[in-house]
Amino acid sequence: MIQTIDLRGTPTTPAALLAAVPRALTTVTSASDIAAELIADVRARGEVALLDQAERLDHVRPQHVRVPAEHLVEALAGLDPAVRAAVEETIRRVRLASAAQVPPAVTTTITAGATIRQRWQPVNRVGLYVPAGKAVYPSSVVMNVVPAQIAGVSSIALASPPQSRFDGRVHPTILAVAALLGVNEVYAMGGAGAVGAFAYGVPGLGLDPVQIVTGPGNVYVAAAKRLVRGQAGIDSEAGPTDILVIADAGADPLLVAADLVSQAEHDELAAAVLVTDSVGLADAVAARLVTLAATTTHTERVTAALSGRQSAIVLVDDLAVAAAFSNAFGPEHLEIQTSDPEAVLATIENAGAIFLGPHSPVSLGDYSAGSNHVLPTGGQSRFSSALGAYTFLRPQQIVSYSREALQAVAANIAAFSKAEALPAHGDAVTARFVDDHTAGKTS
Ligand code: HSO
Ligand code: ZN
Repeated sequence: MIQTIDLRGTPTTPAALLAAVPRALTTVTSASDIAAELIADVRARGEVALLDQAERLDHVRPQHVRVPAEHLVEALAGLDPAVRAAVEETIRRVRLASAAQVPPAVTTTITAGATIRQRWQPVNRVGLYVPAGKAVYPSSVVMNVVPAQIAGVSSIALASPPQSRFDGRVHPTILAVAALLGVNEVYAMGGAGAVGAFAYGVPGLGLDPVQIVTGPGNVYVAAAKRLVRGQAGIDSEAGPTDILVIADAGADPLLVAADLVSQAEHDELAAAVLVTDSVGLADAVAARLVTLAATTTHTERVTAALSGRQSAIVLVDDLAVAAAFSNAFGPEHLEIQTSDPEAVLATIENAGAIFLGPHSPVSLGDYSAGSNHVLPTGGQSRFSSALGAYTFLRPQQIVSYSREALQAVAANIAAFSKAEALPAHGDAVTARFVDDHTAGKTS
């Protein structure tokens, strides 16, 4: 079912490695026109547009776009106690790990009397989009909200499509987790229109514009996030998930296969890749995948993902080439199941999150490790990172010079201002050193 690609003995470049397992194509650009219309509609007609869009796209007209507080309370009361306990423990762990993502303010003394301070300032307000299509992910609510709270974002709003099976309400588990996190500004709105509502605000609803929109969604949501960029910041664009496992002869084929299937379960377009220097492991994993895919709950989805061109077992000469392959691929999730995972880790450059050894599977990270599961997909880990507290923080530099420290660089400023033909720049400094510069000051 899964293809095996034998790269042993072949000279390799990063481009050649990558071409061996191309990711599935997504069509965000073609969704752009529709997304733009939906956003424009929300800007023009506000709440009525959101209600009409819900009726058309979610097949239900919600009674309230702004979820009443008592619905949150009810949903929390109805939450399965085992799920509640799991969510609470994850909140605790993600809080712990996210706290390490808030850099301390640092003051650098350039010369005596001259300092540059750098502090990390949270944005004021964020909007989190929670999809509710093929799957409902309360875990993602935790992964988006906790880092924003740890960063010090004071205002957090959440949007999720109204559900016809719940009478036009937001999915109860999502409401319950929002309530557990203390997020009470929740809207029953979905798709591109919801992203537009966050970015531009909906005055009639009392929905103020947000500074950053986060959260995954379908291609229309992704297109909408691209369109509002500039008006608001966005997190990285979420595409189909992927997992890459680097394993050697000592790895357990059943565990490797189980982890590949666990991410294939998300999406027909998910990529599941094993890179190994062991023919024995490659064969054993291929055999395990056949049995697991046949018996797993989402057998069709898993089989489609594993059979796609984006998934493969790749045979390489050694673990150095395996790491080179992984670096070219830029996995969202990288598992290292080798005899010395730390040694492989030292050669890894690009990955959204890295899972070491046989007891750190990706699904631990998805739910309960304490790390964040909002990770760069589609090779974006080559230039971006997981969502974290830093997503909501901006470094600000604060400049403070004494008179003497300014005087020491006054001539340099004059020289620059002359070179750039901007004499008023130099004059602004010179004015401070003219004896009678306070003449004419009235106070
Ligand atoms: N593996 C997904 C996250 C997730 N898994 C949510 C289960 N629920 C993308 O990293
Ligand atoms: Zn997952």
